[in-house]
Amino acid sequence: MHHLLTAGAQRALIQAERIASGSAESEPTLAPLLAALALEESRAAEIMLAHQIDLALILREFQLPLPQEATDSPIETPDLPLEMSQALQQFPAFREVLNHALQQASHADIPTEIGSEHLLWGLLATSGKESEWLQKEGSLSAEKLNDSINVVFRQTAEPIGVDFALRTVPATVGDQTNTLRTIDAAANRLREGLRVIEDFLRFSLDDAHLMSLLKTTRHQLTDALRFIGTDSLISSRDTLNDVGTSISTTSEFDRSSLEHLLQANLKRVQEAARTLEEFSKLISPEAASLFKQMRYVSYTLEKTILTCIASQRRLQDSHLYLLVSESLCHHGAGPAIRESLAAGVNLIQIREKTMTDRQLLEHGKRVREWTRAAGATLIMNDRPDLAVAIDADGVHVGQDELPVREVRQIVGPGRLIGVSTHNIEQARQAVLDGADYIGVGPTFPTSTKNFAEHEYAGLDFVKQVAAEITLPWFAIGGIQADNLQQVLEAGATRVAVSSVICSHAHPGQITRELLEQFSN
Ligand code: 3NM
Repeated sequence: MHHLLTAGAQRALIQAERIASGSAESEPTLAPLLAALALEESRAAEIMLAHQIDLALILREFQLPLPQEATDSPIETPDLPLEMSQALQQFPAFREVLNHALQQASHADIPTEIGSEHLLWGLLATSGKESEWLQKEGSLSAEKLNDSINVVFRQTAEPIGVDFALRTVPATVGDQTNTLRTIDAAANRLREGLRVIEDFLRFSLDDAHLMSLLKTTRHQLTDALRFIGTDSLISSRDTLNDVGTSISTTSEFDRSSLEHLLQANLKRVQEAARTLEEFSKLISPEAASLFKQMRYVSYTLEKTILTCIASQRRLQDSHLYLLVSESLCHHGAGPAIRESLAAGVNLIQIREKTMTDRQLLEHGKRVREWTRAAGATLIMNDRPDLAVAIDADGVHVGQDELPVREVRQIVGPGRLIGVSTHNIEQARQAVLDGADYIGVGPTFPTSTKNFAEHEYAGLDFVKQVAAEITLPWFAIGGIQADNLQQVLEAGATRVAVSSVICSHAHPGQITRELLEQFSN
């Protein structure tokens, strides 16, 4: 098997040789190598520092001088095969360390680079005063180091059944390092993107439900990276030489609005997830499949967050939503609609269960004219086809009607889709399905719609939704002038009503009374 020393390991050996030749010791020892490993900004030095061992401590313990040239002459590191390293020819003690290091680095049967961390491992595995001291001073031992090095190699040693062509190990060591660097950089991009989105959700949208989705995604990232091996990612990182860090496009500073910023970061997350998915196929299929899931979650997040922002804007002045059924109205649906519009309602739903399609179409067209003239939003209950036919602004569906995805196919991207929900799981699902607003009820007993006794969701459901959902939502069911305050106190800012207005002798008057309660 052909082995190469990493540049860091080569430099350490050359430094070791320099330190050894300046030392007074007649017997060559491993102390110069230990000092050299601490001198270089290498993985070995990092590990030692984590165990409170630094260069000064080593020099003092082993009474080593630090030759001037060790710090100021540059070191050339040609890609020498291991066997040709000069230090090895001259210092048999180092060779022993290297033999141990080789054992460790070739844990799996693949070509491997010998890095500074392997040299440190070799040193720990070679008995002598240096390894004893490391054990005593920093509780460092070869066994301990096993856990933090070569993670990737051990991961890939197990054959895993997969359904795509898998090249478990990149062809060369350089490939392997580059793959890990790519994964590391993409993981950082993904993490940063998620952080920006999370901050937006926390400070701008204040949406606990979407925050929890994001948190799950962040944990998934950690899990996926564990399959790759977190340590090996850090050890392959090379930020200074990473061309990407010095490139900044002008668009990076062109965030004209919060939404652009959000969208840019969502795209960043998706792109990073795709890179992670593709590159980790070379290392871990488990990680690849987690990254794929994350990519899909980020699409859902994007759609959901943007829908939420757009809907909040579209419904920002709609706090009282009137559902009109001809059968409930004293003087017919026409007067109820026109009077309530005149009194200030700006969101109307046509909710007719018994009209023929032809009647509904004609009725719908008339209501469209009245609402358009009043500048109000019109929603058609249950029927996406008729919503399109009368050019309504949206359609409302219940849990047993067509799902949002199918409704969207019919009504197109511009119309609102409302969904009735009766418990918090349904509410969360409707948000993720792409609803533009949701109904939350029934809040109080009602005779307008049939519910079984156990289906009364009550004010507790209103409170649950208030605590975590920022997609526009309307509390609904049995709401009257004398219980509206309770609903508002439970956290609702919008309500939908039917009989309280439709069945009132003076729809305009009761509408004003209800609207007044919102401004208190
Ligand atoms: N949906 P009223 S409650 C149509 O909980 C409807 O989803 C509900 O009428 C739900 O204001 C309801 O007359 C009836 O009680 C609303």
